[in-house]
Amino acid sequence: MTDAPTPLLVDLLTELRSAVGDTHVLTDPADLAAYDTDWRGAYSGRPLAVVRPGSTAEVAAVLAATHAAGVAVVPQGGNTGMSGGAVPDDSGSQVILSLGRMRAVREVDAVGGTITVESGCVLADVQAAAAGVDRLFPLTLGSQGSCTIGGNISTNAGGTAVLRYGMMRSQVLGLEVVLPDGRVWDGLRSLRKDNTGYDLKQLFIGAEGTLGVVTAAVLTIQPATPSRATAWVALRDVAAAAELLGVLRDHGGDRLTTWELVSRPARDLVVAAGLTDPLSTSSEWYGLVELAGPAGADVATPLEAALGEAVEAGLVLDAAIAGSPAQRSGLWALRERVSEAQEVHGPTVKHDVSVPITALADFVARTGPAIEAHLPGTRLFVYGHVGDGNLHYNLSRPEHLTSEEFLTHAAALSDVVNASVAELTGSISAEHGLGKSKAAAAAAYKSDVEVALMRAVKDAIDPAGLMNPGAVLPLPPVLLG
Ligand code: FAD
Ligand code: 2HG
Ligand code: ZN
Repeated sequence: MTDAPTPLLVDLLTELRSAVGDTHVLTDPADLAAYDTDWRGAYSGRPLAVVRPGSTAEVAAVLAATHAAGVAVVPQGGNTGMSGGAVPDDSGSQVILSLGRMRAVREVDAVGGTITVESGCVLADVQAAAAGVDRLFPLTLGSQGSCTIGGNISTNAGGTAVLRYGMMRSQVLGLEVVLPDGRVWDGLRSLRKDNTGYDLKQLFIGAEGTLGVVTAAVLTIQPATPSRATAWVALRDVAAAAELLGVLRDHGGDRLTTWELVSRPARDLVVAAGLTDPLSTSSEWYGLVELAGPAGADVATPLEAALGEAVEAGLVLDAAIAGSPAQRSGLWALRERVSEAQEVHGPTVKHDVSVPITALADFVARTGPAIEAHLPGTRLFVYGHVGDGNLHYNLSRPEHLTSEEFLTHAAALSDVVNASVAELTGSISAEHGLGKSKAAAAAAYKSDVEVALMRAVKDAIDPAGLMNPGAVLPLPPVLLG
């Protein structure tokens, strides 16, 4: 049973309907279900309404109304986030602002190397629009068929091409943002050089909807790289993965685009799901490597030379190089399908950590035994963007525990992982963001000065605390009671 909205909230709903049209304000529980829970079913809440504006002016009208009513807003893109940032709390008083109708590609400029898009554009559509003018939009995520540019900007997404092109932050030249009170900041510039004061767009990149709503962006696009050389390798160990990065760089230079790690249990998951591992050599660690270049570029020779040297040095035990686009897709699937394949073991306690690349082997060596000592039988599924020092260190339940029993250990297990990360001067969220699930843990590991600076930024831009409360920064104690 749901509580009836107060008169103030009824008035707000009326205002929202007049701002975006009746059909774009959803309050029926059957309609809310598609928005109130994340894709894994790990986080859910109870919104007052889902509002679906169709333009920047409508977003501005929505925020002006929610601000005047003192109602909190949770921006939502594709709802593929990993940290529970896009779902509301269960108070029934927060509004989900979905960008799903704002999907226009406003302009593609092949000469200037930019694409201007609305924030509800799906990442794959932006990639396709760039490809349409023989250019590349390089951000590459397993969720690219449903995540949005606004979500990518707001989480500062990473993925499998960061090694060469950087994170989402590196792709952004300009932003349009609606501020918490409904004012619009038009920073939609395509300048590569602009030293006229604070670089305000950087504040909104990675802010996870806590400072405003991103409505549009100017992004850089790159020369297309149709020549690809891709290999799946069996590694000696994790230290070899880090060393191989140097060898790959020596031979591949800036054509090295992807260097990903997959542990044996993670590889077994996707093989159990029906994929084929072309290697018969057994190893505890595997990797996916790709070099890419313009049409006609020879990327195969440097890849073969690097792998030959790595085999000589004992870093690589065996390797399979894709001989066709179909084989390439097969190798990529061995890496990209791990995340969804892990769901068969029930709820996952996810960690998205980074440490200095030279500390990766140490991180793995110390954390596994610490988890086993804490909760024997916990299954580790470790994989990730090893070239960026970023591992997804995911845990599934021991066979003797139910999912519910396992989840009672989640916080303590995360403490074990996070302590290892802190000892190695790493980060507890390399690319997925903090959402509401990791905000408190991150604050605990940051210095007082760093947390105070973050709070000062939040208070300056969202003094009423209405934008995605509890994400990135934990709620002030006064609001917890
Ligand atoms: P949502 O989940 O809807 O929102 C994420 C956060 O951004 C929330 O806090 C939300 O409030 C805020 N937000 C969304 N839109 C806006 C906006 N317009 N203005 C202001 N705030 C906004 N992530 C990686 O970094 N690397 C990966 O390799 C990767 N692989 C993935 C693979 C799979 C199979 C899946 C399911 C997810 C993966 N992700 C990965 C996580 C996720 O796809 C990214 O975080 C993505 O950037 C989220 O985009 P979204 O549109 O779904 O955002
Ligand atoms: C990936 O790299 C994604 O596959 C998802 O970031 C990681 O599911 C995860 O934990
Ligand atoms: Zn990832």
